[in-house]
Amino acid sequence: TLTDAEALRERAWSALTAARARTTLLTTCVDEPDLVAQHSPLMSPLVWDLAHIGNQEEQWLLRAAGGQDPLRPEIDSLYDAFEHPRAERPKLPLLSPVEARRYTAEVRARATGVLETADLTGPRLTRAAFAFGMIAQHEQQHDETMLVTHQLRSGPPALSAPDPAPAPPYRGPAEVLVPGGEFTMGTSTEPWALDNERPAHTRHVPAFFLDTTPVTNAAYQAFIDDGGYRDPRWWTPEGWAHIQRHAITAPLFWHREGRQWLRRRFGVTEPVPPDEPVLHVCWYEADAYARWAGRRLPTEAEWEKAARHDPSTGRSRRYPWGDADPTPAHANLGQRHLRPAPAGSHPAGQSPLGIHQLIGDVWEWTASDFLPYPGFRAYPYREYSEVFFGPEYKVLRGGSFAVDPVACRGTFRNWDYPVRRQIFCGFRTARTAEDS
Ligand code: AVJ
Ligand code: FE
Repeated sequence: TLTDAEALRERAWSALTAARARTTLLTTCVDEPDLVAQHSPLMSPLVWDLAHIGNQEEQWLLRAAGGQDPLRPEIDSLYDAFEHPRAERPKLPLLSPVEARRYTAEVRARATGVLETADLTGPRLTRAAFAFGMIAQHEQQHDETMLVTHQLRSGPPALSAPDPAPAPPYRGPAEVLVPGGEFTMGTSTEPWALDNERPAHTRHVPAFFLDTTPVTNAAYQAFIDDGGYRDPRWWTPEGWAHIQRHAITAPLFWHREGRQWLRRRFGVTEPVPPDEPVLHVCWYEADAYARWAGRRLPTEAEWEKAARHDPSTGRSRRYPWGDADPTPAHANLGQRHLRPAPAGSHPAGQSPLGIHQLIGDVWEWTASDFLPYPGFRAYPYREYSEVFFGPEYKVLRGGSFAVDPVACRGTFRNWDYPVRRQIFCGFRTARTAEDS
């Protein structure tokens, strides 16, 4: 109907505009040499992300949705993430910062035209609605990636944001029982859910206990102080080999001065805040901590059941607090702050069982490999999810302070290698209930 088309135009326009404001901030707060430099072999130069954002928008909104001829077909391969691994990207003949800005702005002007004039009726509405949502999410995902690059960059601070409100020490229970039984995992109705979140399907999840907050720096420091990094009992063989080979003894960006742990955060060094969720640990470290604590990482299905299942109705909801879009009271999202909020923050965002901070703050490692749901269909391209399915990648859930709400929901799935820790990742732990 006309109103559906109008609603889509509004929603898509505001999601695209919000993403571009974020992209602009992240690519204007440093000077040109910093945009073209590679701050870590793990990351692209910021100017690559900028033009890649424009190039994906050109492919999906101008060419696919708008039926337009290519604007700059000759640059497609430069910005194809599969053709060039990140480490090689600085050597490519990339668009300069000025050219990249001009290109992305030109694409956006035309995409706005497509949104205003496209025939958004029938099946076209559904397809176009998805394309605009996918591209807004894509830009916000790269905005998170660019924030990771900023965190890896050395030199004086370029970004700042107010800290989250201080929270009183969390005094609730450390864990809660999630009763066993079936729940609906994934979605077939959320319009901007990506292919890997689909379709909705039933899962039986036996009873388990889950931490009510993410694991804090203080708790993680107890693992370090107890010699956790020197005791192979806590580690998988791969994890143990990895920390030996790379001499890993603490989370990334931490260092010790005397008895004090310090961490570098966006160019500023500060004492490690005890009540904050731990950040920048790889899957192997999260898994080892959990074993040391006599626990384990939750599976992806356990995480999603804790985040979405409403025990009073049996229904799966969009978020732990219900179906309403996130507000700042619910969750720390969207780079409003450049750090996670203390454990126990955002009581308005807790789940019906009293589990805090499932959405926002830190991406949470799960025990699960990244696999398709039963009935999965790649859409709109195999390279979004399908080519990554398999045991090499572990799933992360819940989103971090750096993720925009448009790319974060109870069904959203992120994935990465178990060695990665430059991303904004932490975890919480679980244990199986004896009588499950
Ligand atoms: C879902 C975060 C793993 O950054 O590789 C960006 C998102 N896909 N461009 C990634 C993505 C294509 C993806 N992750
Ligand atoms: Fe991309």
